[in-house]
Amino acid sequence: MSVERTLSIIKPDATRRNLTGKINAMFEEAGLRIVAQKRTRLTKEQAETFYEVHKERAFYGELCAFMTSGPVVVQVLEGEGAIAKNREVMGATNPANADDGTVRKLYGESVEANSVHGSDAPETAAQEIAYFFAGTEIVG
Ligand code: RTP
Ligand code: MG
Repeated sequence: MSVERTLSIIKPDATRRNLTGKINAMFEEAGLRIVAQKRTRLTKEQAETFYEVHKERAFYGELCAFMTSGPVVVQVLEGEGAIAKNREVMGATNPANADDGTVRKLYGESVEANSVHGSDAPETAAQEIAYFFAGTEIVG
């Protein structure tokens, strides 16, 4: 397993409940290092572009509206096998199906308001990181 980077987003349902620190602690305890991080509010255009792969899905419009409904914390996580490790810490997309001890089990409100995003593969991780961060903003 090699050192990877993945793009993580703490979603508006979690920032609204002031959970950024608790979620970051879960990442760090799992051995992931936060090597870039910013709090921002996504524009409609940013959300639509970021989730373009889902544009034919019924939930696309609502998802983009949700992701622009409040602040998000966009971050780059680094570590051994970071992409899979982050998805383990996140848990299943639907909090009802997520394992005990995962972010989504602990904090997810619904399949949409599920507290966190994480890249799903090396190619998407690279694209998603480049979408939000300049190379100079990532300090490993
Ligand atoms: P993510 O991309 O956010 O890390 O989550 P994921 O891979 O587990 O889920 P994905 O299938 O990529 O879906 C992206 C996000 O869309 C919302 N969603 N809503 N209403 C629905 O049925 C539904 N399904 C997915 C969730 O916010 C999900 O994280
Ligand atoms: Mg996904």
